[in-house]
Amino acid sequence: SVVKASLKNKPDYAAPRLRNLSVNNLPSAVRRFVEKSVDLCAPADVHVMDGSEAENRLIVEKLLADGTIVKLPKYKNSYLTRTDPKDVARVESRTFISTKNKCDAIPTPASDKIKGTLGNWMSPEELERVVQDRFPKSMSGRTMFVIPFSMGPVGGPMSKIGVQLTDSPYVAASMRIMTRIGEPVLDRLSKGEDFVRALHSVGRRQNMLPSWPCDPERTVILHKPESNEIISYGSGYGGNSLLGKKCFALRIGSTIARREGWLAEHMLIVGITSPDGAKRYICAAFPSACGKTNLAMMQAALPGYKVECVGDDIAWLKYNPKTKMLHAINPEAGFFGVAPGTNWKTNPNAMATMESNSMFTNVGQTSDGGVWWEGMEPPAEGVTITDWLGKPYDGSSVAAHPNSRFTCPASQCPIIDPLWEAGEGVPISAILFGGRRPEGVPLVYEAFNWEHGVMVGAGMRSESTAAAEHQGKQIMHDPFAMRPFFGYNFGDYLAHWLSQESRHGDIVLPKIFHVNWFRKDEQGKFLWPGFGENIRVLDWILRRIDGDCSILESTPIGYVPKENSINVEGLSPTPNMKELLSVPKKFWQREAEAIETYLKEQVDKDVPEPILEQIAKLKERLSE
Ligand code: GTP
Ligand code: SPV
Ligand code: MN
Repeated sequence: SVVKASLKNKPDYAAPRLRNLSVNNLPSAVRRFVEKSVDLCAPADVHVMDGSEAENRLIVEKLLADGTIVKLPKYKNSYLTRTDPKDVARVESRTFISTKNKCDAIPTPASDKIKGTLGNWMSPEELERVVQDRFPKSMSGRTMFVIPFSMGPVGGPMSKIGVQLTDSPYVAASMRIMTRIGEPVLDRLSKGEDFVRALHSVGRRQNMLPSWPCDPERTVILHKPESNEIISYGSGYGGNSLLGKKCFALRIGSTIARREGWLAEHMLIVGITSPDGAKRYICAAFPSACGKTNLAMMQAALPGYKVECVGDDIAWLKYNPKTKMLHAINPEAGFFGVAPGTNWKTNPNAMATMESNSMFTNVGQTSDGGVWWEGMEPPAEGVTITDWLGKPYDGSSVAAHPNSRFTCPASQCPIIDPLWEAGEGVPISAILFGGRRPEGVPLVYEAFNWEHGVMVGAGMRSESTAAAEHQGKQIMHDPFAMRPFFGYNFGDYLAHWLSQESRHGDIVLPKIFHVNWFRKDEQGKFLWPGFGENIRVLDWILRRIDGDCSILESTPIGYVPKENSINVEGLSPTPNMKELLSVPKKFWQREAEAIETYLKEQVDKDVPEPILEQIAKLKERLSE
């Protein structure tokens, strides 16, 4: 084609000053993917990323020249970006799974009157139309970056490779923080290793901000699990554009995991050493903006406890025949964390992680060259703030967008776990589910067994947050914190979870718990102090893992801590533990009804029988 011919004569973006990585030298499968996409998107230039420092400096220079980022002189090698105000979060309504058969991608609701809420499906033909409507010449005038990336340590037994093509230098720079990119991955690709194809363009529209091109009205995030492809158009923001994250590691990842017998989950991974020296790893699935990053990096408030971070958002879990346990890796290499609420008291480890080499998105900027957001320590005397829209901040509105984020390398976390890059992952002793529940849901309870625990995950609900486009603070169903991230039919997903018990006869499954840091009193104040004090709940959980039966009480919903078995020593004011641990019967009867109705309406015949049995048993216990 004309484009290809012109590319042949044109040096790659900055390539002569770097290494000799050209499209022509790419492994043939990668090259075919690039050439096909070049024909479609018609970029002015192609740059194959090697992941080097020198290359990163060039990308940063370009971003500065475009006005996409500004330097933050208060920190080393750190920058602030302000997005188009219409491009500030994931867009769930425009996220699709495309399969031949609809029922492979999403469950069929019980009647046509019920709108499905467990993902959106698109036919392969419609997908082709959508692509042809948006991608032709979408990159014209821009450089296409070719990003070879690995989810998980390069070459690790649980790791997977992807190649993302993008016309956004912001995305290229962010992918370098969030994943492992460049030459080591190219080496794997040249050995013929299979890869996920991920195409991304920020697109074009009338009156675009030159600093943040995007096409919010036509944004689509498409997944083809049958061919391991991701196609994303119109947004440069987070989960919409950093395709290794939600698109690959969760949506495509969950379909690969199902085929191969493992689990891809929206979970943090954390190691906890108790005062007696025993170390345990746990995973926790909370919906977006419900506390994963904070728990993963917690500064334990109880003396003698040490918490170390493996990952803050995504876990890939696989049975390990040596330990007979589920082992987890964090497929990411960086954190894309919620800024508001983060400060030196709530999450000092996150604050320390982002002191250098970080990208901040949609936060406030201080006149002394730093950042500021709601909940952060007040800036010094005389320092003024510019808000995320670039206007002077006077306190009448917010300085930072509620979904504003920091992007920083995980390796900079002061409490990063020594095994965080272990290829075979870390053994998992417990899985926590949780969410924002202002009412009725106790601080912690334990599932009776695996099947019951899977039902607890299926029944998860939480207040909606700014991480997606939902309005207001409605309590939404969010099974396994995965509602926006399932790559296949949720009914099949439940069956896959249940099968972990029988799949490996000798498996030692993690215990399952549900936690809620967000219960409120009548004045609307949180009953539990949260953050570093959550170690008090983890302490109870660890004692349960050790098999201490003297600290629990059986309730219809599961085992709840016996009175006084959670250590609240030194907490002032003393939290109302009676209220925090109460299991109000009326509330739970309604809750059980709501979960059953949701699953029957939304998943209908695809709900596995054991889950319905567990709900029936719960209702029975509640009626006694
Ligand atoms: P995603 O990155 O969107 O998946 O979010 P996340 O689950 O990692 O949530 P994160 O830890 O970033 O917390 C989101 C918000 O909840 C922040 O504003 C935190 O300050 C707040 N938060 C986290 N943990 C607690 C807690 O224990 N108690 C209270 N009250 N707030 C918390
Ligand atoms: C989430 O929303 O769960 C996130 C942020 O972790 S994003 O990467 O935008 O999905
Ligand atoms: Mn998340």
